[in-house]
Amino acid sequence: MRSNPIDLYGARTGNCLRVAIALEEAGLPYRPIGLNLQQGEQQEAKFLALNPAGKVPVIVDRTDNDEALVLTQSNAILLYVAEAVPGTLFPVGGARQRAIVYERFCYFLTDVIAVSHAAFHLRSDGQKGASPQALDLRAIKALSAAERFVKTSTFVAGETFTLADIAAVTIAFALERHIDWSMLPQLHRWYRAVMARPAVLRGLAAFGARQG
Ligand SMILES: N[C@@H](CCC(=O)N[C@@H](CS)C(=O)NCC(=O)O)C(=O)O
Repeated sequence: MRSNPIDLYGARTGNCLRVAIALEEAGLPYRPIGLNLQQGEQQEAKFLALNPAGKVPVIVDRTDNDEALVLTQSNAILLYVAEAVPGTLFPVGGARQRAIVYERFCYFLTDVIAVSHAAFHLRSDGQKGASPQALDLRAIKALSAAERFVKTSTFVAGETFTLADIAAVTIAFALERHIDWSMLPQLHRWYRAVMARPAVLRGLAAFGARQG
């Protein structure tokens, strides 16, 4: 039993927005607690007690009978939410359907999001030049290749909305202006439909990324 909302510490970043969208889609009550990363609030002692790495997102889940669960790592949190509310972020069905979701989820995490984050970090470290640009192009190319996932299905891993769509939509939102949508009619159809989901809009608005 959970009578308290989950505390979600976060900021307006893809890692945090994925978690907010997952909580919204799963219908779990939560309380977004925004941290100002530019002002270094993630390094304050109170927050470091929750996550010594000084990074968001972090959730604190106080279920009635157990000790509070403190979880860091956005994707571990997504899997936790998916398991906590069956039938919301995984397809109903067996291991085969679930395997496709894992495959696509990992595709967006490793081949698109991680590459885009690497470009972001190179830029923040002051490395302008070709390397961050090459990584950006690689991330955009990998995201564009997802056209094939939605050619014959409604969502990126089949006929139901899943974790894989959450991973895909946050990075598509971040790269929106750099994608040649005219070449990707099915991905564009998918993007518009996912961006119109009330839970996705509420999740994106949790830390002020978009008005809900
Ligand atoms: N692998 C971690 C990465 C967490 C992370 O890098 N968080 C960033 C925001 S997206 C952060 O807190 N940056 C502040 C800092 O490093 O000081 C996850 O997926 O949760």
